[in-house]
Amino acid sequence: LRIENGLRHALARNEMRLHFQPQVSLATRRIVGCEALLRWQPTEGELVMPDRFIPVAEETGLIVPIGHWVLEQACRQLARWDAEGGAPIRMAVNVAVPQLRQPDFVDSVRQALQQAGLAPGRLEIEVTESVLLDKDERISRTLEGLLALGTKLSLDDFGTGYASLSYLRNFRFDVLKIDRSFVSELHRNEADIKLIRAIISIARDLSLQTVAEGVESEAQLEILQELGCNLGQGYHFSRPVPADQLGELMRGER
Ligand code: G
Ligand code: G
Ligand code: MN
Ligand code: NA
Repeated sequence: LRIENGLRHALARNEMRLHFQPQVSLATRRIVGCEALLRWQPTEGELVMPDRFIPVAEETGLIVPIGHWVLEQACRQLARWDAEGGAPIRMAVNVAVPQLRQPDFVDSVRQALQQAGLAPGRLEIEVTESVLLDKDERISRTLEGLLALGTKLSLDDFGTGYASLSYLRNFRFDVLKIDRSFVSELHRNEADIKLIRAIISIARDLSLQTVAEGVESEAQLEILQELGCNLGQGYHFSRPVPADQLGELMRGER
């Protein structure tokens, strides 16, 4: 209840922040995208991580205005990096089921992109497997609307949920994110190598780009590259950092 009350005023009190974690091409080792990750710093109190407040935000519906803020801020930041002369990277934003149920969600995404002057293809909407199991037609309508708008669609935490692989055919995803539980033991676990090889093979058949999450070492990175994984995200490259720090990392590449 304390979290719920605080969360109600968090936007008005300017307590929300976005951090950004780079996604790196395993072939070129360059930053080609990033994921926006929400942080809550209450005026009084310590930093709260999303695992603690996102579930509350989803239950109370507060995720709708908060998610809208995230989309606007993420698009604005991407436009800022563009203006600094950086390479046109992609921005991935996590979106929760209650947002996808809003009939005006696609409009709000379109608006955020327009305000920032961004092509829709620069934005990647990340959803989890739970979305695939949800029978609510409003959700499939939203996903189709996003496709029509031209944003990318990404399936997060792949392999951890209960969705059958066949669900992957129902929506045209662009990106498949391999959950970090498959990556963490990769360098010493033959079974994980086989699993990732199979996931990448399916992704190729369906023309999906693959992103490995939780890459923490050069050894993991090299195996993933051999297996044909496209992108990596994880502490080996960078933790989620404030916008200025990611800007700095990108300038270092030029
Ligand atoms: O850094 P990490 O603790 O940031 O994030 C934990 C989880 O919280 C992420 O895996 C993601 O699913 C969720 N999360 C982070 N930011 C957002 C956001 O802006 N919206 C939603 N819906 N979930 C988020
Ligand atoms: O949306 P999602 O659950 O995928 O968000 C990614 C989560 O994983 C965030 O909480 C982020 O802080 C965390 N994360 C990112 N890279 C690493 C990593 O290399 N190792 C670990 N343990 N966690 C990571
Ligand atoms: Mn994610
Ligand atoms: Na994930």
